[in-house]
Amino acid sequence: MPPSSLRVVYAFAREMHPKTSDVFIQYGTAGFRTKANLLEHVVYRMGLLAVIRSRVKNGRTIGIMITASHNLEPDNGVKLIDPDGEMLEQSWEEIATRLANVSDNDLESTTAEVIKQVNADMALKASVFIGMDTRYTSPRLAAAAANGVIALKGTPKEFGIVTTPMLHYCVKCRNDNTYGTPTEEGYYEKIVGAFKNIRQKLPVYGEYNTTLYVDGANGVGGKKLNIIKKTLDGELDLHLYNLGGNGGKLNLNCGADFVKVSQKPPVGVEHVPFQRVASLDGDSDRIVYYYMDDKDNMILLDGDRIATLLASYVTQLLKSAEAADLKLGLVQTAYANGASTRYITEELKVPVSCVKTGVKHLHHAALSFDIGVYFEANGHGTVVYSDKAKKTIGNIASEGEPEQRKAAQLLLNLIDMTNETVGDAISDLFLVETVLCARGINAKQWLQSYTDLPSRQLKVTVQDRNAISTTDAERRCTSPEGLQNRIDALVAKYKSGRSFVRPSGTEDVVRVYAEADTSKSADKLASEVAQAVFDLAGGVGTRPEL
Ligand code: G16
Repeated sequence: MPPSSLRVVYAFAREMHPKTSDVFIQYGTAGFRTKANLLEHVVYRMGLLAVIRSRVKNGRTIGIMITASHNLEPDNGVKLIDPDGEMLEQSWEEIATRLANVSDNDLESTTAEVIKQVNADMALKASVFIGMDTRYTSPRLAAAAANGVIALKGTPKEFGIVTTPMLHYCVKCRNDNTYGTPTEEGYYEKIVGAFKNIRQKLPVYGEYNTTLYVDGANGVGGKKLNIIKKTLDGELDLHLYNLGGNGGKLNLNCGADFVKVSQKPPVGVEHVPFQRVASLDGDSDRIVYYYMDDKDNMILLDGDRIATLLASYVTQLLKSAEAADLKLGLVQTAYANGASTRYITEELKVPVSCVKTGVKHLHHAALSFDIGVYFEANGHGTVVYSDKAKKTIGNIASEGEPEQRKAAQLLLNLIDMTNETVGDAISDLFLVETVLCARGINAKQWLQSYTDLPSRQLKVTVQDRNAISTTDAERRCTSPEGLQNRIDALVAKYKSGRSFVRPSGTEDVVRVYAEADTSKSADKLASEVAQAVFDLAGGVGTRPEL
């Protein structure tokens, strides 16, 4: 592409997607997120960037997902997906931020600079897959992304409304046809097909029953499960709630984030004592489970529980398959409940690493194991299997002794059922149901592996959340001065106390996490730390109450 044709980059921007706001925007935990009306120019520019990225990757397909995932309806967002279905390489986040913030007048020259900086061959073909969630602002933003792709002579392919993990999966398949077919139908075939396959080998027994209630967060995941439900032949009896009808608003008082953070059941779901419920988030990349007991208390089974359930089952199968040389490890963040980490290291005897929030960090760390299980406590996670693991398991499945073969074949089905590209609520749901069925256990028995320390999460609004800097996988803060000392002093007052603060990368807030031996103590510690943040980091609005 000759440099003169970059003129269209400016023309499209000025005529169709002008930058109308001077608010600085940053590529955060999962891309750009803010009020939808501030995003059109940003998404257009991400269309440009996706084309450049595709060319740097020799024409391999890049993904653009329009979603603000767990955020409420007025927000929206955009994130880029790399050729292997992973999040955009981190070194490009700074480039994305630069491109998003320049004026329209400087867009043409900045685009040229970026092309030069990353050494993109603009003569190559470029392919970009675009997907969106159910927000009413998403179609307009998806069109802006497509225009960005067209402006640099790339080829956009629109997938319409899909879950975020489906788009990650399609990008991966487009670039690696051994992984599956890059369509929504291909996704169902792979994930649901593997589930059906494995259920033929694992008859229902014990306390497990096939009824599962699902809170769809009024987002895209529930709608897709409604399609899947029609193809299930009794393997799972799905009762779907919060599918977006009856005035239900996306993620409002429902969905995985609401359930995890507020520790309350979602509205809109029928509750039967001890009936397990899976709660998805708005774009279906997170899942948590819960049930109500006979005293109407909600019992949460969060991402830590899912991680331990999957890790223990895979470990058990590896043992039966006698695949001793395959090393399994688990990756968590500072939000992981202390009791889960203790259970993993002391009981499961599985190595654990702790990294910064954001699946991109967890995914990366998980790749260092032969089999890496990674989950954030908020229910965002998956399992990744190395080529060595797949090969070893494949060999045992065809050449091992009968018992070894049986275990290895189950492992092969689990691998197929897993969306290895990113955390995926639908894939995770089928994985959890498989393990519960294989073990013949109900949700109450699942809970018995360890007892969570009571915890509390709060949000504090400050003038500039970047005033908070952290270190040690976000477990300690280095600025503002004095804040960590205050937190240390507060934590020391509580038995089993632990607390940390960090700036959110998806909302304009500082997040506070606290845990302690009782709920009262965890609540009090969280409030005290929130006050410290408010006082030392420039809190705005009302000071948090104790
Ligand atoms: C995104 C990220 C997650 C992260 C969450 C909250 O989730 O993908 O890894 O845990 O945001 O991030 P933060 O605390 O920085 O706001 P989602 O489901 O919103 O895409």
